[in-house]
Amino acid sequence: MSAQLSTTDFPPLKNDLIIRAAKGESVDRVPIWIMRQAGRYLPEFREMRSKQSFFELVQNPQLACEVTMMPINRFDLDAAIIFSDILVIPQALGMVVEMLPSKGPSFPSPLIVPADLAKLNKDCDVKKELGYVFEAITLTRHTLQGRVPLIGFSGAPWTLMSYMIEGGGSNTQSKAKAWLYKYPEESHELLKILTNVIIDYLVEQVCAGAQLLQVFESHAGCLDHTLFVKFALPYIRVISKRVRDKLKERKVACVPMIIFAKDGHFVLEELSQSHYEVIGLDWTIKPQQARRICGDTLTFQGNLDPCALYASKDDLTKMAKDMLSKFGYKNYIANLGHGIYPDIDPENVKHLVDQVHKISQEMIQK
Ligand code: 1CP
Repeated sequence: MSAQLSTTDFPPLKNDLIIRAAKGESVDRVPIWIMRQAGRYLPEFREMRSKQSFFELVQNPQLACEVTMMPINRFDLDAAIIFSDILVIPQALGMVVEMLPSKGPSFPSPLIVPADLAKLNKDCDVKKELGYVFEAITLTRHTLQGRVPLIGFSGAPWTLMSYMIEGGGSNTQSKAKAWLYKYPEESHELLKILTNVIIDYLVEQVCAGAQLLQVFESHAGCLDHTLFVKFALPYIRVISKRVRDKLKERKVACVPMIIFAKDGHFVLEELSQSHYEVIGLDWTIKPQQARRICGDTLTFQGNLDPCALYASKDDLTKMAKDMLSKFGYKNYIANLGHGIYPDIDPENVKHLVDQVHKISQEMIQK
């Protein structure tokens, strides 16, 4: 159905705050969205999940659109993020990924030795394999009616590589890191395969209607500086450059790009020179310190501790005020420092969103 929807003629944008903030332009209030804002803390999501598997939702554009809209219909958020997962790329490369109840993603046949790279469908046709994501994006852009911009996203190469080798979540990423030490050449080969797919995937998301892009390097924190600079950073840089070049070639306007390297404070300086308009910060870095390292021109996104949403509303107000006073209202997008937890009370999300708007509006009017 959505194949017939236009990918160029979208309803005009009514709230461009996050795009203005990403470009360093003035805003009349600080924009806010919440990482993993469409998910299990919402009763309407749990209800839908009780009837379909996670990937059934992701692969059905109509349902993915519906889930994307859930937090937008509840809260005064300044952006939607397309409902999907970073692990659709390993699936496009031919790997089986299951979502196990209370365990999360699981690969029944992870990559074990470099010879396993031969099993990957390296030259996969992204448009065909991940067409459901692009359809969901186009449908969601029309459904949003220009209320807020739509964010597209991808995992970064190292984070995806680590899932493909670990076969699921891991605290140490030791199996994946073993590849970096034992098989550096083959690791680069895998990272290159992933980078090429990610670039095509992000370009197609913009062509389908995504208005910002976020790259999640969720497993930055288990690398040291040397490994990050060798195996993660070069690919993060190639992605921002080639996505922009490819969009130019296709005469499609480029969109602001956000890099979020969780626990990546040790490479902030390098990330600030990687041609992303926005740097996502987790809660372990002081805003002033991040500013000193990155300078005044980039936009920051973050960095409230996701557990702050367990606090009382009064304390949450104080923390929102503190965060805004430290980041300021220019070059800033409010968010959590990582994804929201499933047992958070949606009322506290509403409180945070409304307080960030109210407090920042007062700051700006002063
Ligand atoms: O059982 C369920 O219903 C699945 C729960 C769930 C949801 C709602 C998963 C499994 N993924 C998602 C959606 C999702 N994942 C979004 C949707 C858009 C939104 O934000 O609203 C996004 C952006 C992601 C991205 C994602 N998936 C990341 C990057 C962000 C981060 O948290 O660092 C990562 C690492 C994943 C992998 C993943 N998918 C799901 C889980 C539980 C995990 C983490 C597993 C682990 O490493 O322990």
